[in-house]
Amino acid sequence: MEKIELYNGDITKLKVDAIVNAANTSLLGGGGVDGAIHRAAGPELLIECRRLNGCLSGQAKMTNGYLLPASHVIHTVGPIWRGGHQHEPELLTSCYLECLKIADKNQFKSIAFPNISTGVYGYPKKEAAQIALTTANSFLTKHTYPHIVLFAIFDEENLNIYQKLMSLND
Ligand code: AR6
Repeated sequence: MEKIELYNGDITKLKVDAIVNAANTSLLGGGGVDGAIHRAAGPELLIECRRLNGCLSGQAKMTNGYLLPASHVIHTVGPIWRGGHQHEPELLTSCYLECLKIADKNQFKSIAFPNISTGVYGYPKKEAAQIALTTANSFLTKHTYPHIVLFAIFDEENLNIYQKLMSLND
């Protein structure tokens, strides 16, 4: 996993080609990482998001980064955890994959992901981390772009989980 790195902190501080937003289907902002990204990017982000007509769960749409150090924001909508039998794993995998496909298509060298769905959407953190790492790792082995995938970790539980999973895969 030499092209995957952990960053412990606020994703809005990262100067990368794209940061990923864990949005909702309206794409009109919310709490958590979504709120932090909209606050840091400034009001122009919402103006662009209004033109996107929302986004389905498991899909992704890109905007500019405006006042963020990151050039772009890729908005994706994670699944709400409903017990695991409502296609949650497939939808979460699709979120990571669709964002990586956008990065590849635009020849982005760097992309940073938050821990999609593991906040208010309630996805179990370990299962979500396994999906994030497996999907990124497999994509990186098959594509030139992105060169590096950062996982921006905001809470200690996720940090411990990612560190453990990554050391197992070394
Ligand atoms: N930088 C990095 N990670 C963060 C930050 C930050 N600044 N702030 C929070 N996190 P959540 P979800 C982590 O709830 O579960 C919104 O209202 C947080 O610790 O933001 O996908 C949307 O509008 C957690 O690990 O997203 C949707 O309605 C992770 O980001 C809904 O929440 C995701 O938590 C989406 O829920």
